[in-house]
Amino acid sequence: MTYRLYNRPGSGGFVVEAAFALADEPFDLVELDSKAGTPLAESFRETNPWKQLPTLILPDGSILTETAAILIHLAAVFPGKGLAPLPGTPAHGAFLRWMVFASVNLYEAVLRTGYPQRFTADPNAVDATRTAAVTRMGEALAVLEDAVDPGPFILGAEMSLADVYIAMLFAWYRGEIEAPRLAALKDGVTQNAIVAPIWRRHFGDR
Ligand SMILES: N[C@@H](CCC(=O)N[C@@H](CS)C(=O)NCC(=O)O)C(=O)O
Repeated sequence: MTYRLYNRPGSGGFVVEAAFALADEPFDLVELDSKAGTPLAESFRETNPWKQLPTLILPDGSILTETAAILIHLAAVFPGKGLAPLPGTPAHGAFLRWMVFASVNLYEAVLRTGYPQRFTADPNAVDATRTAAVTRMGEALAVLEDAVDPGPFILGAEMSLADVYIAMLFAWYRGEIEAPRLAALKDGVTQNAIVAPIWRRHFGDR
């Protein structure tokens, strides 16, 4: 059995598809019939009890969820493909740092903007919850903007999966931010010959 990725167009599974493409490794794609910004069908809970995408089934049948965990795992499974620095090196420490930072601060804020009603018990506070999430995401992006030094990528000259992940989350940001380094990082990702067609399929010219 090969890898099976559950995803839907325009969702975070884009970066997992990009990881397989960069590694030049095959996988089966299961595209769920579901619109971005809407909860997945209740039946999907059997596959992922947290009912989110991306969800990856490994060749041995085990289930892997959480985008950062999936990407870190694939980088370890496919070494030498330029997905991430070598484990144990300081660069790998930085890779882990920004992967986790992006997950807990950016991706989480995206969820609070998309599903604000989950994050407040006060029906009158839904808009304020969304607004606060956009603000918080902007603050996290500002930290990343400073961290892209010297660039053009988060770890320096070489693109890693952390950049593909950050570029996607940056593209999803709905607020205003002056972030020329992140813009250049995103350009580097979207202009990568392998990533570009996958990006276009999911996000068009965003
Ligand atoms: N913590 C998860 C978040 C994944 C996530 O929010 N996925 C969205 C699609 S981009 C989703 O499944 N949304 C449906 C829902 O939350 O009900 C991760 O890092 O993978």
